[in-house]
Amino acid sequence: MSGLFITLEGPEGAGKSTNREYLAEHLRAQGLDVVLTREPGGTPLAERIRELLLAPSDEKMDADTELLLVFAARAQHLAEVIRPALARGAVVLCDRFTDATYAYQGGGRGLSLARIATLENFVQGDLRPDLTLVFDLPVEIGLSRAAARGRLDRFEQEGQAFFEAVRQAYLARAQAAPQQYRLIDAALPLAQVQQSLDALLPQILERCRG
Ligand code: T5A
Repeated sequence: MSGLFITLEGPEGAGKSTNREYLAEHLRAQGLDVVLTREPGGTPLAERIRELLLAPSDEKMDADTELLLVFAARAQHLAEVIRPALARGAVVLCDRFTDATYAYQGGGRGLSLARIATLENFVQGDLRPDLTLVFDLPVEIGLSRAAARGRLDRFEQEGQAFFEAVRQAYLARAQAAPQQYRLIDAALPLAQVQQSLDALLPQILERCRG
């Protein structure tokens, strides 16, 4: 048995967590085994690495340190949660995965995409998401939604140019592989975003059963 690996991606405040719950509810209603998880994090050890990554600090984190921490957390998450869930045939809905590394460490920090690909192959082998939903919206809307929640994490303290680069990196990846990615206009009111997800549900269910 092999499950289905779906990732939700996009810039800050795009609605990934909100819509992950929405999708899970609909897939569970069809009797599917659904695992909800997130990156960085998803296991106790990986959540501790997440804290290191997100906590603002006086010591500037080197971009390579950041990249290696992200993949260290991912290795743990794959071993403990994602691979076992897929092996038993579950649908894994993961809030961010390696596309976020290409977008934030590649686009945002300007690290070499080839270096990221090397780590991707090392940590994941040939495992890639079956489907990636990219929630796209103008940077200022996402940041204002994130800011409305209160204290900003280390990434959210970056400037507009960083997040523009993140957004463009996501769009470039979605355009390069349309069979894997679905672009969702996340600037629309929530009810309309969820209508776009409703339209995707039949294809998702078909893949689950295929
Ligand atoms: N990171 C992560 C890397 O740098 N490299 C990596 O490889 C990985 C995996 C993780 C950080 O780590 C970085 C990227 C990130 O900066 P995070 O908490 O997972 O941080 O990511 P955030 O984007 O910060 O998560 P958010 O919770 O801010 O965004 P979500 O999940 O996209 O948004 P959500 O659902 O929480 O919604 C935010 C607010 O907007 C409202 C919601 O009610 C909520 O209040 N909202 C809407 N409002 C109006 N209209 C809509 N359509 C709305 N949808 C949601």
